[in-house]
Amino acid sequence: MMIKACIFDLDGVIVDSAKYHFTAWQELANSLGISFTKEQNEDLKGVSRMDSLNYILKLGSVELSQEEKEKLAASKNDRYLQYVDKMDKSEILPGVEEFIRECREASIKIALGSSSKNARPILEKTNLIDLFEVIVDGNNTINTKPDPEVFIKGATKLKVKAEETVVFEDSIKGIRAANKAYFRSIGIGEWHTLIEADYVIPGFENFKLTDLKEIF
Ligand code: B16
Ligand code: MG
Repeated sequence: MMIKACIFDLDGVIVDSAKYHFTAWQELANSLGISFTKEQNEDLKGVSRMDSLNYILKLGSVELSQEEKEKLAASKNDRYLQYVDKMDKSEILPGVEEFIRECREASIKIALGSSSKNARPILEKTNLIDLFEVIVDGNNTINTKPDPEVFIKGATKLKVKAEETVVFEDSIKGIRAANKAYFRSIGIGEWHTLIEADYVIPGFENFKLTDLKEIF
């Protein structure tokens, strides 16, 4: 199989921003008297901001008006952006930049497929933005993962077919999104959580293009 493109998720694949999302959501949950654990946070990976808030409110059986929800979502985002503001190249997960550069040298097309509305500032802060030919994020999509919209848009813009494109994802919902639209999927994390992926790697450390070609 000829791999023509790779689409990368952002949070948990390129940078470890998932921990900042968690901290910011946990602070918000606790301020409402709702307990929110790391295990529950797994369910929020790849999920949009408002859907994440609704999930947390449901945990505490808290009902709020749309206006109040908008306010809370904005305050969570302000908190998250305080972390983003301090980001630099040291936040890039081991090996991923080298892998993307190796793909580019081999003329494999590169896109970002993230649910986040903060994807561009993060790529700028970490100095990675120039590596991406196409960026599809929470600002260009209506439906979030597990809907495959974000990846379909990425592949369409890159002018490649799903079956010749590999999606790298750390969330179950993201893997489901990729599989649903017939992309090749590689999970970043642990087999037991990402069992639905075509293949799972712990991260990009020591992962080379030759390894990808062996998988597909
Ligand atoms: P924002 P990804 C997702 O990004 C995160 O995994 C998820 O936890 C977050 O709620 C979502 O982005 C929205 O992020 O509030 O920054 O718009 O993993 O799809 O890159
Ligand atoms: Mg992610």
